Amino acid sequence: MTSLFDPITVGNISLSNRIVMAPLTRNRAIEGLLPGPLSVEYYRQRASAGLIIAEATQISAMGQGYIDTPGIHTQAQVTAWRKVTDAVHAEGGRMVLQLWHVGRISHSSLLPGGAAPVSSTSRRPNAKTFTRDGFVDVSAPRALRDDELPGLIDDYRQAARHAIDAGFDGVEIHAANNYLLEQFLRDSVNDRSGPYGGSIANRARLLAEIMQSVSTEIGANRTGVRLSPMTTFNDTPRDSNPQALYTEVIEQLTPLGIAYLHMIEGETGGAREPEDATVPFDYAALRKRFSGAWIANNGYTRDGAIEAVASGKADLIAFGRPFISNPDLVRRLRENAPLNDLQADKLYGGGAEGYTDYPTLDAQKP
Ligand code: 8OZ
Repeated sequence: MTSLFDPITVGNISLSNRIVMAPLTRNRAIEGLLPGPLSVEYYRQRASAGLIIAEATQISAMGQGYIDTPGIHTQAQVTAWRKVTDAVHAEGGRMVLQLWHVGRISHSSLLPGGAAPVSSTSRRPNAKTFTRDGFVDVSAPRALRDDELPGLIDDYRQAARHAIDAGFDGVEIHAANNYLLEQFLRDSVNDRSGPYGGSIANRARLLAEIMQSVSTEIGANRTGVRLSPMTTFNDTPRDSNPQALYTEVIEQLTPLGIAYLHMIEGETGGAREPEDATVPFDYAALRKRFSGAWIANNGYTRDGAIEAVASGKADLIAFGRPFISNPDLVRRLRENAPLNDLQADKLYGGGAEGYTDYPTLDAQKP
């Protein structure tokens, strides 16, 4: 039986175990939207994860939606990320970068020249974001024209190249949680006509073209994707037929031979089987159609993770919040040791507190 603690090769990345650190927004980027010395230490402490997926990182200045999130579109950002990947590699870890564009989940005060956020639509969601002035309603977006999409695709390609230049082992395209790419996928948001709107195949097109472009640039065996078919995170309704939509997404991605698919099951950070869902989502049916590694995520316990890998339901399990409060989560899971409590008020922004000061088991021994 396969164990959560067994090694695995994902694409061309060899991992020492199947425990993944999920991407986690922490809003601690320093001047220039760079990961600073504290971030180097934070990721270094967590390098025993089989794979670290670094926090969502904007591909362009227009891709930012919250204060103090890092980017990967300037040379200074590439240089700063290199310090992070060097530290993780020195500890024997592996690390990919999550490439992010928030689309309409943004505020003009965060964007170049006070620009309007861009999306598949010009309709504003009810969502809020965090700016210098605290929690505010997101700004009304501008619908991207079709002739702007090649430039957007190229921003993803360039960001992927920058990630490799910064020493990452690969990239994960963030197509989850109702940010830009999911704003194209879902018919609850995408109200376009033309090649990127209407049919399921058209709505899936932008993601497929980005995955193709990134795969050509850095290799499909270093490229993954994150999806969240059932989440309503960011105040966004589900698609009218999630099963059909995400089946098509997988049909379009499978021929590319990408390294992995990272699936958020249910509501991001909430119920794995949302009670308001009229039809339960069949993740296993999707998995059967996908040839790469399958990472499952969202609220897994130690027992649930061990069982999911042993039964073959998933190849790897990603943990989010447990990795924030337990730098040595892999060891704690292996030894069935107790976990530290999460300081929930220290998640977003601030300094070392609630970031790099969670103790390891060794530090806790009397
Ligand atoms: C929490 C706060 C801000 C951003 C996501 C990148 O949900 C995020 C995020 C989460 O994917």
